Amino acid sequence: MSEKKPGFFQRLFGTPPAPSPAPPETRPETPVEPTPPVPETIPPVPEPEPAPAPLAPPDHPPPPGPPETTPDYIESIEDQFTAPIPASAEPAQPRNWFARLAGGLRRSSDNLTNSITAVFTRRKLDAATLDELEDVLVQADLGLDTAMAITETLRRDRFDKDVSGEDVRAVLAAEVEKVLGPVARPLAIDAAKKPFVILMIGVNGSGKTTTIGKLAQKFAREGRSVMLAAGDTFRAAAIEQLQVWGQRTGAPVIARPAGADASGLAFDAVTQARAEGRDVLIIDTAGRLQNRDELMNELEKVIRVIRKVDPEAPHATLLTLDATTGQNALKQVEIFGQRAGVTGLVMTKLDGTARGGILVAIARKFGLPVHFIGVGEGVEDLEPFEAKDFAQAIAGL
Ligand SMILES: Nc1nc2c(ncn2[C@@H]2O[C@H](COP(=O)(O)OP(=O)(O)OP(=O)(O)O)[C@@H](O)[C@H]2O)c(=O)[nH]1
Ligand SMILES: [Mg+2]
Repeated sequence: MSEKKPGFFQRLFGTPPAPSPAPPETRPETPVEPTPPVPETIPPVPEPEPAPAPLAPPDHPPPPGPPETTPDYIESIEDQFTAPIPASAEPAQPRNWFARLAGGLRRSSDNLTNSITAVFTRRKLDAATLDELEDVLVQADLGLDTAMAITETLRRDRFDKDVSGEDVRAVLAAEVEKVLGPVARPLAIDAAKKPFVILMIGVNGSGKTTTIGKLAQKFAREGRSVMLAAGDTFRAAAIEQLQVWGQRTGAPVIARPAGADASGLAFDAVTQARAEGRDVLIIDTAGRLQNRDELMNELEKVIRVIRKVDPEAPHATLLTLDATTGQNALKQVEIFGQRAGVTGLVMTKLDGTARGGILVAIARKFGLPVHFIGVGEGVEDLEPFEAKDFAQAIAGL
């Protein structure tokens, strides 16, 4: 333990991660999502100390004593005693992206591949088996069209032949890749737009604010100057939550007091970002269920008001979808698309869900670009969406 490095979050931000509460069904009246504590300062990354001869076995904390209880020492070990860091957020040596994706999607792929294996324990492909397989694929949220495409391919090529689970998974991966290939499109930031305005929308708890933080980090690393707008003036602590991300990523945050008009805030933010010549402005919005008409009206108003400053803005309207939601995500894409003109999707929480297949159904039905996927709460747990990686991971290949 003496060589244990500070935790992932501590090294990045000096704060432990916030726990992940279940998404609320409606706008909460009271704060339900703990805001991560604001770091006083961002602590410097401690240099690994030359290890003196160990006094205790390395898997025990060193005994308390004057040399060890200096503030520096306490800081260097405190992550060992705080709440566990989410597994996906602790790549002390960052695993490669595919490993993280495959790890994140393990529940989705286990769900699918175990069911496939149960159907195909090396047997001849007959009509009953194909029906069973179709059920499995539909239950994995892939959608009826994709399920039928896969069973049709198998019927055509392999009927009455020996078929293993492995064979089926290969066909599954190929079909999933075929569907996802056209929608896996990077988010292109047009440098001619200053600022390039990104509006982040979605239902409560779908990951808007976290995704904004992750994107701010990504853009800042690319050398872009980023500004954030705390357009969720509704939920308690939402403004502070974005301000924490602003501190972590060095992006200034335009905010107004809680309860202020969200469209007025958006207007101010676009005006200020333009005056300062910012490259990117990302506007947070309050979570809203797509069937709450008055809240969708409010969102339309935000967009109208933004256009008073820049008729082409928002240049990207990103809908965050919580992968754990399952079929309801289809409705979210449909209604948010109609009301707010969604230009692209970000699917969050693909880690730890068995319902990742829904992305395939969404891609087939709407053909909207999928720009990023989130596989954890950490700032690095957002990656450009890659069809082949996703297909292989979900098929457990
Ligand atoms: N495991 C996991 N958790 C995530 C991911 N993205 C976001 N979260 C967590 O989901 C919870 C909600 O995220 P927020 O970013 O606050 O969601 P939001 O859409 O802004 O929520 P509201 O503002 O309340 O509508 C937080 O605890 C996040 O840490 C992800 O990709 N994986
Ligand atoms: Mg939020």
